[in-house]
Formats: sequence, structure tokens, C-alpha cells
Amino acid sequence: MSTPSLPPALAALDQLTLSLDGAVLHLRLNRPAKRNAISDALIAQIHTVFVQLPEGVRAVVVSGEGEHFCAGLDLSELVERDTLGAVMHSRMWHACFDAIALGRVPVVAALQGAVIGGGLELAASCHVRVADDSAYFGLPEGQRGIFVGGGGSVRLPRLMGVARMTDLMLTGRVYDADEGLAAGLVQYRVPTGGALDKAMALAQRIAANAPMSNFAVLQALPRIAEQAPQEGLFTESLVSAIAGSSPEAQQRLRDFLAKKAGKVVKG
Ligand code: 1HE
Repeated sequence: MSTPSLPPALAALDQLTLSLDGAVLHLRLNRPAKRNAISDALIAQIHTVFVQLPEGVRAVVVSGEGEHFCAGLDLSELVERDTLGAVMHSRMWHACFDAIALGRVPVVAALQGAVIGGGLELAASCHVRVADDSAYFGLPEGQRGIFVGGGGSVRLPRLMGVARMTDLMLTGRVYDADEGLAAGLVQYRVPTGGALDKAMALAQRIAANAPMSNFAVLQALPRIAEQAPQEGLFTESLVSAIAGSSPEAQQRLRDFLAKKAGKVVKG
């Protein structure tokens, strides 16, 4: 596969920084003075990246510039919206986060500092989350007089359960990195300053998988999880047959049998 490059339309985006490391695209939110709060311009630009992913990109890492991942919705833009405007605003976030969650490639979030409100919703739309020890997680929507609008009520209970999310939203409780790990918000916890390196290493490993396998994980797993067991089993059989009969899968299986592929190794 050819090495991807950044098209000018993506390189011109001014609310984020994009760079390529082989087949891994690194998207860094770039509003550190506002703690990477998500403005309309920023959400539109993140959406643009995911609908225009350069060919050859096989995984994405999302991180935030500065000490914080993301302080959530840019509250300065919230003030004067009418009801329809607010619905459309939420739907814009949904479109962006759906493009991440149900897109072509796996996305790893590297989390540090504040992972708050819409920032936590962004993280929840990614597929793998790595937090460093400085990370903390909160949903201050209750205190701000609003509600989640970026898919949080759909995705977060699937990670941590309705009861934990209810607690965070009602009481303003903030989880530290350990609590976030225990609650299921993140899959990895690393020392302070280490989230990006870990996320990039995971993304490189993910990018080396067969694209069909990664695609099946992204597209089939969440759908099967919502199906009744017998429908889920049938879907699994179909997806398994499609993935396993691809030429790349067959080559990878032959390589293992010829002792040319890596074994499974512990941690
Ligand atoms: C912001 C935002 C923001 C910072 N919108 N401007 N999110 C929140 O309720 C979180 C609000 N933010 C905070 O609680 C704190 O800023 C932090 C804990 C994240 C970081 O604290 P700190 O001391 O490092 O920074 P700071 O001094 O509070 O903020 C630096 C600047 O960023 C400051 O602006 P400045 O012009 O005075 O320099 C802040 O006003 C600005 N800033 N966060 C706008 N969020 C789709 S629905 C989703 C709903 C939600 O996300 S609700 C949660 C909103």
C-alpha cells in the first residue's frame, strides 16, 4: 500500500494539527488557550478529517495540545441558540462522532488532564482510550444547566453503566485516572506524559492488522452487541465468513502455518 500524504484541504485546517506517521494519522486538537474546548469550527474540522481520510491511513490517534485533552463544548457559543438551532447543533456533533465511531479505521484517544463533557463524548466515540495519570473525567452539564448533546447518553452508559453516568451528571463527581479505568471509561492507564506514545504504539499495531478485520471489528461488534443473541450469532457467522475468505486473511493464515508470522505473546 502507498504511503499516505495530507491533501491541502486537510493541511489547511486551522483548529487542529494533523501529521502522518506511516499509516497512522495523528489529529491534535489545537486550542490549548481554551483548553481545546470544542467550538462549531472545531467540530466541523474534526468531521472534515474523518470524512476525508486520506487513502492509505489505517488508524488515527486523537489527542489535545497542552495539558488538557478537551474541556468540552465551547460554552461561549452556547448562549444565544434557539431550540431548533440547539437540535441542529447537537446533530452536527452526532454526525462528527458517528464518522469517528462508525468510520473506516480504528481511532485511539490519548487522554491527559481534563476530559470533560463533550471532550468525554469525543473520547467515547473513539475505539481505544489511553489515559495518563493526570487525566480526569467529568460531566458538568448538570451544573451548567444543560444536558449531554454529543452522543454521551448513548455511548457513555455502554462504557460505564447508567448508574455511574447518573452519579457524575447529578453530583458533579470527577473521576481520576484510576477511577476512569475501573469504571471502564479507558482501557489503558500510563504514567503522566505517556498517553500519546502509548496511543501511537497501539495505533501502529492496529494499522498492521488486515483492514477487513479492523473494519469488521468497527462495524460488526457494536451492531451485534445491540442484536438479540440468535441474530447476533447469525451476523457473526456472515462477518466471520467474509473476513476469513479474503485473500489477505488466507495469506496471513498460510504465513502462520509456515512459521513466518508472529506468535501470540504475553503483555
Ligand atoms: C472555556 C472552556 C469551555 C475553558 N468553553 N471556554 N465544559 C465545562 O464546563 C468545563 C469548563 N472548564 C473548566 O472547568 C476549566 O477550564 C478546566 C478544568 C477544563 C481547565 O482549568 P484551567 O484552570 O486550566 O483553565 P481556565 O483558566 O479555566 O481556562 C482557560 C481559558 O479557557 C479561559 O478563557 P480566558 O479567555 O479567561 O483565558 C476559559 O474561559 C476557557 N475555557 N473551558 C469555553 N468549555 C455537545 S454537548 C456537550 C456539553 C458539554 O461539554 S458541558 C461541559 C462544558
